[in-house]
Amino acid sequence: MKKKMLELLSKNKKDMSEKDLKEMLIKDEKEITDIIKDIGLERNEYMDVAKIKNFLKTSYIGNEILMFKEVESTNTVAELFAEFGSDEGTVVISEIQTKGKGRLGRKWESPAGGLWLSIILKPDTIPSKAPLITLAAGVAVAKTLRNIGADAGIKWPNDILINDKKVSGILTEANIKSNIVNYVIVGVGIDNNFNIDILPEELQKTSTTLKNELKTEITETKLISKFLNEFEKVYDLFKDEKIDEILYDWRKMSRTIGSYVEIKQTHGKLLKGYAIGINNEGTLILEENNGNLKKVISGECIIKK
Ligand code: BT5
Repeated sequence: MKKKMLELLSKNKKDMSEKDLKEMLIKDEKEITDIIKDIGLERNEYMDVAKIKNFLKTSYIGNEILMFKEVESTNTVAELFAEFGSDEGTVVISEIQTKGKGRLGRKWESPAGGLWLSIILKPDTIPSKAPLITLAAGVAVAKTLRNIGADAGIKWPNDILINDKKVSGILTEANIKSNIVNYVIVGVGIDNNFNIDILPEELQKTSTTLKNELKTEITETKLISKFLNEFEKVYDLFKDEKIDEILYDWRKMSRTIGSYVEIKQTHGKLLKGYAIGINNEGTLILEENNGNLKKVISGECIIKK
């Protein structure tokens, strides 16, 4: 898709090399509109962007909000804009995603009524610290949901739960070259205003929506602005290297720490034990049945008790 976009752009700007094009910054609304048209997307302000901006207390997150009716994945669209120099804090939102992405190639169901958004970030950080942005985003989602009255908790590494059911997931994708983080896309999905029975049957028991939990409909404009306000605060902590403050909130809202868990690792190994904490890199510390302490960097966590 990126190649196609470069080709489309070079048709209009024949005298520019690919390198020039890559370095070209998206400067104005017209340029963004042209690019959106070129890649065959249809912008659609299905929510009132002005209203969202009215409620924003941020200084850079959400300065630019690109809204679509339908995209494959807001992370993919955000990546395209990041490649073309969109500023840090640009937010991509879509009413529906046709190929919503979870981690490790898993699918994320994204019907209308959910909140599907991605934020472009350009942190001045080293690759090993990028996973902390996922934890920061989790803190921002959980705080937002608690502020609107939901008893939200965080399951390591990136699930937000209400009553032990998943209501939100986070997918962080970093673009790293030669050990430099060029940009990071934080994708957040929140199951908001839809009935759970429209999800595939196997997800209906393990997932929930805000509508279902709060017995009321939360307007999307309110949810987005509250989330973006929280997100900027916690991301600023990350940028100021105040990781302890992020981890303090994460640990306070964690549903994993103190539980007996099973961790399914990507290579198929199953680890079992008590989750006794996370360290300052976001790594889970597991006390195995034989008393050994094990650091777990990634995996699928199942809370047993
Ligand atoms: C995640 O992956 O939880 C990350 C989800 C990130 C979604 C956002 S939406 C905006 C942005 N654009 C994207 O394309 N993605 C991001 P993971 O931990 O791998 O969980 C995926 C699993 O959650 C699936 O295998 C299902 O079991 C379950 N699942 C799928 N859709 C769900 C939904 N809408 N609500 C709750 N659970 C779901």
